Amino acid sequence: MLDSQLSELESRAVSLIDSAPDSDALEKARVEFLGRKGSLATIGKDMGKLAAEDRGRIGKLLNAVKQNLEARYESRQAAFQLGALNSRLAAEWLDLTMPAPGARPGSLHPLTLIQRELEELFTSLGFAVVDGPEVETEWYNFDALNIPPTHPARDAQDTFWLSDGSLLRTHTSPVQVRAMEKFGAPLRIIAPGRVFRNEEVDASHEHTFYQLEGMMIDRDVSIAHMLYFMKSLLTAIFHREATVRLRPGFFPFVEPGFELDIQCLICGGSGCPVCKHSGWVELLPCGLVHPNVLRSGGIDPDQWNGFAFGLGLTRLVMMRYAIDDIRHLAAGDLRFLQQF
Ligand code: FA5
Repeated sequence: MLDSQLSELESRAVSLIDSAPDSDALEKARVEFLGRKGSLATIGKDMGKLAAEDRGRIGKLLNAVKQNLEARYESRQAAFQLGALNSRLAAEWLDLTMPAPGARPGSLHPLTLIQRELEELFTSLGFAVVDGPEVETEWYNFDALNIPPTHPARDAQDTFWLSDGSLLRTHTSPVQVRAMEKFGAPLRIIAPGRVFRNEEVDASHEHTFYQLEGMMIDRDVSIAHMLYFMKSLLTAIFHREATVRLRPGFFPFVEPGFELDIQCLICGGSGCPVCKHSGWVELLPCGLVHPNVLRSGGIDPDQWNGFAFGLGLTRLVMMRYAIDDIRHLAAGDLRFLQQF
């Protein structure tokens, strides 16, 4: 009786295990027949009720059925695992021999490019490139440049004062005095650098921008010398004659003083936010060095004279690359920077 029950159970289990469509169905069949509360376990528990002469035979039969089902279950389970692994490998296939996507090399900032071009030009003309501190004393930024405390020119450059009485330099002109003290006369220097003004920001004004100071001291330096160097500067940058105008300009540290403006290259002179709709951009103030400034630097104005200029380097970069808003330069937008 139990023999036929067992063999019927075996053939039902074999067909369920062998035809299980997926590992869930296979697991269900395992629980039903081989599980702790499954059919085979139930029969095993009832073995004690059998007559002693049947017990050995049925026990053997039960073991054989169990071994058969377990072997079939394991081989099906292994097949499902292999299938799952194969489909995962197919989906996550990686070709390690493929070249990596190209890494984009960085590029120099347009300010650096123009600064380097100017340094190359001026060193070829016998000028040294010098540096000065961004945190300056009132003496170097104002007094030594013939701008006494009550002078209205101090108001023209809105200053960031520091709590210890020093300041963020408002222009690169203090380097004139530092260079005179250090090197004496004759002297040919340029001093590119960052300057700071407490100003409202717009398309052509930043609170932090770059200037490039130039100074030449020798015997009998004239305005013609100054114009020669400034023209060389503009030709080197624009590779053609840029339209400029020279007009009188007042700076306490030069006498006479001039403003050199460039016709706005963003709008071609017709007027835009960069030139404040005037058609001209202030670029290169300059003049012959005031005798008081020579004295501040320890140079005898009866023996020597010279010229100085304070190029608006950031503005020059804007004109050279037709950048229509100064704020692009410090915004850190890669789409802008990658164009240079
Ligand atoms: C000066 O700073 C003088 N030290 C220049 C000078 C040097 C004159 C030597 C004579 C002899 P000014 O304040 O005009 O001058 O500034 C010089 C240039 O810096 C301007 O022509 C302009 O091109 C640029 N500039 C001034 N303010 C800003 C600003 N907020 N943002 C960007 N560029 C500016």
